[in-house]
Amino acid sequence: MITRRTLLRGASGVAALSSCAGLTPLLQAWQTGGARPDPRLIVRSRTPQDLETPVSLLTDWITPNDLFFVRSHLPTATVAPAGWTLTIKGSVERPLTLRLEDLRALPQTTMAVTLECAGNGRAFFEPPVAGVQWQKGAVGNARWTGVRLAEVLKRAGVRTTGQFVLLDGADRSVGNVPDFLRTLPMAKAAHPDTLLAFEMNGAPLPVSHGFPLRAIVPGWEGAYWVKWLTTVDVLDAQHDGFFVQTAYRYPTQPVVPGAVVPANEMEPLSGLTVKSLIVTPGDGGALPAGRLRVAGFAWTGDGEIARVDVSRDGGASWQRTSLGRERERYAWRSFEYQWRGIPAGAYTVMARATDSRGRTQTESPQWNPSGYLWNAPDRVSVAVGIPAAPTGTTAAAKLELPADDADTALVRQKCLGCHDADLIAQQRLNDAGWSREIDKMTRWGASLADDERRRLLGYLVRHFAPR
Ligand SMILES: Nc1nc2c(c(=O)[nH]1)N[C@H]1C(S)=C(S)[C@@H](COP(=O)(O)O)O[C@H]1N2
Ligand SMILES: [Mo]
Repeated sequence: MITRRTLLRGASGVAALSSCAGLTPLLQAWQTGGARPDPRLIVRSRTPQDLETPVSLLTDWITPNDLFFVRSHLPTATVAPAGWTLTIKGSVERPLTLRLEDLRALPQTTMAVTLECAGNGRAFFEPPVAGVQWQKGAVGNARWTGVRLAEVLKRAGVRTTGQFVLLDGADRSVGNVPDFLRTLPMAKAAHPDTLLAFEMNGAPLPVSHGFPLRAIVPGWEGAYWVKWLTTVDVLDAQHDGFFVQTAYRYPTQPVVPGAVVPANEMEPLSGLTVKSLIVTPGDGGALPAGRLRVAGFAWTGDGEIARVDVSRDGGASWQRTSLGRERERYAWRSFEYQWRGIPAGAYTVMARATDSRGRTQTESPQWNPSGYLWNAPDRVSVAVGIPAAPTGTTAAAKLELPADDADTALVRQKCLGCHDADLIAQQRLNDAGWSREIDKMTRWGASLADDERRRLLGYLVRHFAPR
């Protein structure tokens, strides 16, 4: 029988072998835990599993579990509930080991909270940046049920020296790829709204969303919401792992687009920014003459949505929308506006949210090396009373490696032991950008002779340079 461990060993070993054919289907069957993702989701990457929700499906205030975007850095962990426990350790008086039923016996809380990946909208940055090329749908809103992390920490008795809470999930890395470990500063960990959730919209957490337990960190970007939780480790000092020290960092000062920013000029991300999403009309749609109804959602990382304005003339004039009845502190708010009797024509519809802290959406969000926190006013094109015009958005290219290139075999051999080709083919980087990615992958276990590195870089720049 193939256990997860032997399969993982096989997976990491394969990067060094001459062929990985045959591994990929096996890796996929295992990583999805047998459950097929909803075919309506946009596949950004099969392994690790990165699925985006098409905007047209984000019609409801609550995003259904099947349609909720998925972002995972490593192969999905499939956890058997019987053997699973949560360990609370580190700078605590009483280390604890809790089973799911122990957690369920604690006082429970349910909250609707919007979850957004910090990289949502990364695809819109110019010049392009490395990473999963999310457009608009790495966001959703769900009702999460669980217990307060503060309650669990109180039972363990945090020592006065405890500064950070390290969260570790059951997902394990392939090769030398760093493990996904994240820390919360103590104030956020001990905040009464930070939860350990076992239910999503009234059902047990789906495997892709962290079964059996994940963190809910209201207002903060998705990477803090660790899935498949197994360990809560109270630390006296900040952790030194890649996903704490290097990833999820943002320049302390505005930088020139395309710049390489030194590590000491970056700081950790935490709160989300203010943002809106137009769901209706759909981009490139056509409507009968007369009316134009605009509706969607707006959210912010801190405070609440104060107003959402919409424009149908590309931002020259704005109308204030009415906000929806459903209103919870950390959940997105729906907005709606309707024009009547407008002339037939082509319109550029925009939405711009403002929060209670006075923050609003600006035309060019600050470029940053990892493409986080994109929040330009949302914009769609719509034809009213005339045939739909081509939107200029080209159909998504097929995310495959070109078959007619002599170096494709090398790329397969060196790269596809840890991830699928789609992860490469969606990115558009220049020579320096691809070079940095190759360096990272070399640190993470890809072994490349000088000449192989040269060929790999040439190949990536040849096929996947900025358009
Ligand atoms: N264990 C683990 N937790 C994780 C991740 C991961 O790769 N591993 N990805 C994080 C990121 S970057 C995001 S945006 C959210 C996405 O949650 P979802 O897949 O339920 O939408 O999960 C977070 N939790
Ligand atoms: Mo994320």
